[in-house]
Amino acid sequence: MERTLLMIKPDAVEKNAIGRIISMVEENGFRVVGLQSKHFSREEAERFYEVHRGKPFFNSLVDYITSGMVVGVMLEREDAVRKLRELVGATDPREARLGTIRAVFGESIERNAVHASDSPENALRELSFFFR
Ligand code: 3AN
Repeated sequence: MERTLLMIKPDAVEKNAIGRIISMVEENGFRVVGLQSKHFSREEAERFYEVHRGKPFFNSLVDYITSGMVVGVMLEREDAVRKLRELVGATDPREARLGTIRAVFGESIERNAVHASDSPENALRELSFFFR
């Protein structure tokens, strides 16, 4: 069984969508095996998104992700990383397939409701920000 991280971002927390997002993943065959809210420091946010360091949107992304509470959801199912990326949808909510989490809850390419790990290696790295 594979594990991955779903992170519910500040825009989705602000619009009271935590429960509805967790319902969507549970209804799609994932089991919630860990749940942890947190508020990222700047230093943690910069490490979490370090692959994007130097990109034009990096500072804005760090500002946004440190602007409020986020929720880390550890999820388990077979092929969890790939299946969750499918359910989350494209980075830009306008391009996200109908019925995906970002199509339902995303507001913009930055305020796009959730993050999902993009490989099993990154899932382990990203889960460590929320779970010991
Ligand atoms: P995904 O979250 O779909 O894997 P990444 O890893 O390319 O997308 O980007 C990480 C985060 O950086 C996105 N969720 C989004 O918030 C932000 N981001 C990516 N590309 C842009 C962009 N062109 N403009 C603003 N923010 C962006």
